Amino acid sequence: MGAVRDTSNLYAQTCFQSVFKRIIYEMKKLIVLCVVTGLLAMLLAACGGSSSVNSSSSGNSSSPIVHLGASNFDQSSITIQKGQSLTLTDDTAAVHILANGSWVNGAPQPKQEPGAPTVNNVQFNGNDSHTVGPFNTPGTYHLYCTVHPGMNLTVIVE
Ligand SMILES: [Cu+2]
Repeated sequence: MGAVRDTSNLYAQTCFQSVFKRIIYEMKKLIVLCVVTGLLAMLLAACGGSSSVNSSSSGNSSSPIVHLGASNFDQSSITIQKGQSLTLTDDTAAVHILANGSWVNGAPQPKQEPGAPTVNNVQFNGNDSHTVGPFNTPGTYHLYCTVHPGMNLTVIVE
């Protein structure tokens, strides 16, 4: 009787130990999973950060850039090649809204020349960039900022 009781006791102990081991094993798996997930998240965040930097820099490198000041373009005109796009970079906190057309004698004159890419109220919220184009047809085109009187840009496409 005593021997039987001992055996069952031992069996219960072993069973308990194996369950305990199992729990620890599962916990280890969970911890590993957490660490891997965390690492993946960090990796993804790092990739996302660098890829967004890459996309903006690679997008800019192929197209000429015109900078926008607080209430004007840094240059009044730019000459680009047929097929190129134009990247516009707002270097200040100022809001700009660009469209086809120009300011003439203090009055906005919306006008999209034939062959001009549509620039339909492209809004800059400050320290951001937008690319317009491509300009596929040689000619002279006009862009203006609807917010700032006199803020004109002439785009000459060769
Ligand atoms: Cu503006």
